[in-house]
Amino acid sequence: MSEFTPSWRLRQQFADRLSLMYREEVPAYGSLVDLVEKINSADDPTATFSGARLGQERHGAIRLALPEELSLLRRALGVLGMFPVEYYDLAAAGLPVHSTAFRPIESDAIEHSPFRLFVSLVRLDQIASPALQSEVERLTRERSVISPVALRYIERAEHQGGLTETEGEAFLDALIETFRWRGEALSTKHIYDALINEHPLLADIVCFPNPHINHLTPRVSDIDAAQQKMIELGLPAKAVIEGPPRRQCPILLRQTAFRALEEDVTFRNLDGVDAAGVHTARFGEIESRGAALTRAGMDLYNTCLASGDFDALPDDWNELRTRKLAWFKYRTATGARLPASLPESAEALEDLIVKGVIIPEPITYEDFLPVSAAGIFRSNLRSEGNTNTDAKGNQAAFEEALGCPVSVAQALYEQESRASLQQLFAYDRPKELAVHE
Ligand code: OOG
Ligand code: NI
Repeated sequence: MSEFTPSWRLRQQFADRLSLMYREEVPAYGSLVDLVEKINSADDPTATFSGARLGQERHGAIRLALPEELSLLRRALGVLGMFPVEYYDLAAAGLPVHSTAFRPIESDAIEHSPFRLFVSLVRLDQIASPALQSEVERLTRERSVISPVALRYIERAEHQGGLTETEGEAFLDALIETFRWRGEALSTKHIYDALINEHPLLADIVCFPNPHINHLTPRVSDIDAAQQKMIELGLPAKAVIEGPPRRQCPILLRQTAFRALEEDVTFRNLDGVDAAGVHTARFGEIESRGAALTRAGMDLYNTCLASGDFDALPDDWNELRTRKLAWFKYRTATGARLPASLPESAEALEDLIVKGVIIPEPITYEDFLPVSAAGIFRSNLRSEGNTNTDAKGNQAAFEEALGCPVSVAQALYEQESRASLQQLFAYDRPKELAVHE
């Protein structure tokens, strides 16, 4: 047995600590978690995707100011077994950030602890005014997002290949501080207002000393019921649920949030006297996850999203599978036996599925949706700002800051689907049996 704590356990402890901290910081988030737990426990756990992991499932989000911060975060989250998947271009939605999601990649690791972190990097090239640009440069020089103690543990983990239990605890103690809300701005009220006017996201990111968690998101089995309950409880819920409509066969990701709360802030004052003010950025969100779609499925989803008409997307597992619109993994039915010799064809697989010997199961979508993410960002901004909306994404610059390429989500789902088939047939499947090319 390894002397090191498994990274999934560190990730789970990290998620638990964040959740506790955020409950204390944003009491409305605590009400949201309670509400979600009630709905989840009333639901049939076998009827939902990976019901077993519902209770501990959540994601969070932070926003970073500097390219160096992104590579530091990559290293810190790497210790927790979280790796950057996908590039999300939010410029298309007029937001001056681009993003990735750090998450576990292997299906076992996801089952153990599915926590993800949506991480955005501000695009300072989107600030129109040179005076504001230099102000931002000055402000960000004061930042240091990973403490020296946390950095020492990151280096140690990279060097040793892991952390012992005691080291892991100490690392998390130090790391959690990166995400804590500090109501003390680095900027004056004047600069803060100027940045809010340019774009509220800029102010939230560069006026504060560290990337405070801006929301945490538990996973709920019935998001429509949860949305209704939020309204009943008087939480300022977003008007619409992002993502696909409610369906028999849930797909992708549906999300809703309660709007950001007003919080007290002390601004710097040039006379040396602190100025009191408020800031709104932190909110609570809930999500419900369904099946991952293939590239063809995503294309169809995006067409439906653009037209607002989802009828073209079949609401039937068998059709989603046979038309290669969603990703599936395969297992032998309980008590069933595979024939001793298997013809190597997709027809043979289909035949065994029809006979009930092999059971296809939809693979859960583990990623995010840029249009929905933009909707979540927007619902928590008081104004739209006036950054350049013609801007294009810049994945190369993002990956350079990150220090590595992001993984492609489609490749991960394909791998999971293939691996399940390989396990069933216990040898390398020929091409015909790879159900999604
Ligand atoms: C991130 C918004 C995106 C989601 O769930 O799509 C996101 C942010 O507000 O920083 O978390
Ligand atoms: Ni979110």
